[in-house]
Amino acid sequence: MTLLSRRAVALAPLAALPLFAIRTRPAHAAEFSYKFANNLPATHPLNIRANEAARRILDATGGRVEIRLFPSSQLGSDTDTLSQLRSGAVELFTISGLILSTLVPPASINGIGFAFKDYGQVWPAMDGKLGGFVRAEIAKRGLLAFEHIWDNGFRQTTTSTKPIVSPADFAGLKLRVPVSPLWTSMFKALGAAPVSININEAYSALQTHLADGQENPLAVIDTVKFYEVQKYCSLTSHMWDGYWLVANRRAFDRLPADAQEIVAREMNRGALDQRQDVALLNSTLQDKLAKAGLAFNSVETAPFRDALKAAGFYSEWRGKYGEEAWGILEAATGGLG
Ligand code: X2X
Repeated sequence: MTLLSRRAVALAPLAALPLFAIRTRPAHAAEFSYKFANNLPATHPLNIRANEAARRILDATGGRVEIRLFPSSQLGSDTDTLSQLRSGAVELFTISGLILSTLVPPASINGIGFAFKDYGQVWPAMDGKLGGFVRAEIAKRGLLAFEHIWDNGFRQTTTSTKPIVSPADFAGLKLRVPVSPLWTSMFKALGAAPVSININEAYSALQTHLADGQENPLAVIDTVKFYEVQKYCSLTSHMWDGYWLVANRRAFDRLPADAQEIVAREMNRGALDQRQDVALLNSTLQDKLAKAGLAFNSVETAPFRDALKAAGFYSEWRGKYGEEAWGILEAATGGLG
């Protein structure tokens, strides 16, 4: 036998196999398998509803599109994950508009201190003109933001030292804030000493007193277990924060049109479901957290707003966002000083 014919014999059984049998991917594997990263524990409604949406997407696409959730900053801090999203290493990511503002500056606008009074103002604005404005800005930087923003919530302040009752209580407080210029600016204007730390390191920062306080919605205070390392919870409701679900544009464009539609539809539905869960939690968690040891106090917010005004906070940020954006915000919230 010549070398050639021996090789032909060796290859013959392979050649006889039907084509699908020599594919490297197992027959059940999805055609598109995308990673969805976020910074919240698996127990938070964002992950519960995103998981449900992922299951619906797998079903509705006949198994072609699989979305795998990576909760609790498993793929890295928010700052790292944003780079991975841009490079395409991660395809989907829910990120606070305020943190996204490190790439898309106008995306922090909903976080202006004491702008939104309640959800009755938040959702029409974020599903309407203000959200539309921010999504267009996100698109300019090459990312795709889905239509409905997911809820994080109105943020409350916890400390291990003393309750926050008046603005003077912030004086010198080492307050953990997420990594975003708006957060730092706002708490400096209130006299605190903000320390920028991603959420995946916030618990240990409080435990070791690198920071003595932090601020987050009750659903995060609960699921991240901040009550284990904090004593007081002051209901400052100082800003509303939400998570844009953003996709790497190239990854989204690779999906066939019908799959794109299914992903958008189911994720948007997930956001609407999740908003209801978070609203319910934020209005009912106080009892549970009090039993877990947090001492709650309510706060009169007008003096905080006045302190921000006196420090020039509103005029500074109005200048940064520009008149168009500021006008859209004030049309939704009323005048801001
Ligand atoms: O980092 C935080 O505090 C969090 C979880 O609320 C955000 O993602 C902004």
